[in-house]
Amino acid sequence: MRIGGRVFEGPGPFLMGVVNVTPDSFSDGGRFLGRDAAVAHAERLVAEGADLVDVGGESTRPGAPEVPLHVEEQRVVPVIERLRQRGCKIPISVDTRKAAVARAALAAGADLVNDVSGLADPALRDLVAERRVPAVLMHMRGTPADMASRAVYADVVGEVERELSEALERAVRAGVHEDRILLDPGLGFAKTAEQSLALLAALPRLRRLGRPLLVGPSRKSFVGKVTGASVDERLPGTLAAVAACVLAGVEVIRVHDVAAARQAAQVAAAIRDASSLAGWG
Ligand code: PMM
Repeated sequence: MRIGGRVFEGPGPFLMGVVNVTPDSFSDGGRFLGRDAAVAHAERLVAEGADLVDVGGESTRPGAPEVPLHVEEQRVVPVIERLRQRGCKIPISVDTRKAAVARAALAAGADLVNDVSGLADPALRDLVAERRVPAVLMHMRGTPADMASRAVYADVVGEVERELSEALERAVRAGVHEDRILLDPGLGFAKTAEQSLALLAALPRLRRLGRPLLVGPSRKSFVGKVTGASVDERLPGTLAAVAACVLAGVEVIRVHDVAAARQAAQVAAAIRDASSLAGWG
């Protein structure tokens, strides 16, 4: 798949570094709210080896209220513009559910749309189709404001697989080229910790959807539930999940701590690649 002039082929894994320009994200809210702080943070992630950076201006933590369009746009567009002016060479993704924000971000130099609602908005589907840009379709139910109450499944893996497949079909019907779509099970979005863990365990099954997978385990509540660690202390647990993603063949992993994740991913990938030599068939 080509993203912003770069070719992403093979199993990777590729790392997407998170740049939240928000006052209230669960993991790093308020840390990079100003344009210059966000740009400096993004450049640090690039130096640490990020393959893409994901710039978001709306918190999607459980219970978060929707951010007005103009506020979200004012947060992300100047950061993307500035990164491009300063010669950022890697693809930039915009994390948004809104067509107007995505349009402004693409005009400012973004290459990919990362939508936690799986292109639920027809206007965003049309934009992605028309602009021929790649998109991440993530699984969620409801909105961040009400998703916690919607984490009810008889068979979480089967239902997420079916709903992702429906989102993929919807996007393709709107004219989005299937080859430009990545799918994401949406850890923590309308999922309890146990359901997120079940999805991580079932990643090989989600590969049946036939599209590259992107997974965002970084600092999520399932790490806290298993270990008791607070958000700031979840890096070691996050790295265990990064390794699980790599061994399951996930192509792109969305993380806050790129340098640490890079090392974990490299070792997990080396183990994955050595399995054919290990004599287990
Ligand atoms: N998680 C968050 C935000 N955006 N996008 C995708 N595709 N997948 C995710 O898992 C995901 C996302 C929430 O995490 P943050 O607030 O720390 O960025």
